[in-house]
Amino acid sequence: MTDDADTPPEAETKLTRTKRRWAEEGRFLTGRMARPDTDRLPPGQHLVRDWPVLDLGMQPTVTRERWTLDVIGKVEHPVHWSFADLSAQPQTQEVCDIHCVTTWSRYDNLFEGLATRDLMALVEPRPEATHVVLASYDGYTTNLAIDDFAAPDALLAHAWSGKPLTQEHGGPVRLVVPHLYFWKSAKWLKSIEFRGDDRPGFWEVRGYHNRGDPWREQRYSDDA
Ligand SMILES: Nc1nc2c(c(=O)[nH]1)N[C@H]1C(S)=C(S)[C@@H](COP(=O)(O)O)O[C@H]1N2
Ligand SMILES: [Mo]
Repeated sequence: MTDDADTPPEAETKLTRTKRRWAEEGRFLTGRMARPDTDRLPPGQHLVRDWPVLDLGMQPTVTRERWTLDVIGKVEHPVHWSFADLSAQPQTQEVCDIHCVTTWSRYDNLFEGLATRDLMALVEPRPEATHVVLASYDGYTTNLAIDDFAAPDALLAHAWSGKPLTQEHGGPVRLVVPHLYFWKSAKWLKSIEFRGDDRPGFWEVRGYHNRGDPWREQRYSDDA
């Protein structure tokens, strides 16, 4: 860090005022905020054009006919939905960038599904709910603060580029939380539990960051 006392006052004002404003804005960045295209790739990431597949070595087969979703825990109205039930909810389309902690990013992914905000309006989390834990059909879990889960561009997605989400990418239904590293976006979604405490998930107990903000490079658990 430079010593501000050594900087001429005029220069200090011009430089630091702007940089301080950037930092302040940065505190509240979500993936939704418009960015200049040159500043679109988070630090340490590289762009890919294909869509890599990452999983724990197995891709559970859950047809749309057999898929169910439980939304449970600290909510006023728990739900147990079939795929038809989910499809009957308001549908949202979202174009977003994907950032995986293994350093690939992929731009302009069109997802369609139920916005987490619309889900929350329906189930009504209780005031004491602070976190969610997502559980998947392959045994995977991941945790999110309720505000991250409720981001305006977060979706329970069942379609990508206008087609049903493929099994390898988490079909029938996966979460998509664009403003965090993609390990938070649980594939083959089975349940969403609203909790009054935090409970680190599969990667979070294996050295990965509890929040995972790609713009702050929150990759590993000892990162700030
Ligand atoms: N159920 C489940 N969800 C998961 C995973 C997983 O192994 N199981 N891997 C996570 C990781 S590390 C990443 S990067 C993305 C990969 O999604 P993709 O295969 O569609 O690119 O899914 C996330 N969601
Ligand atoms: Mo990942």
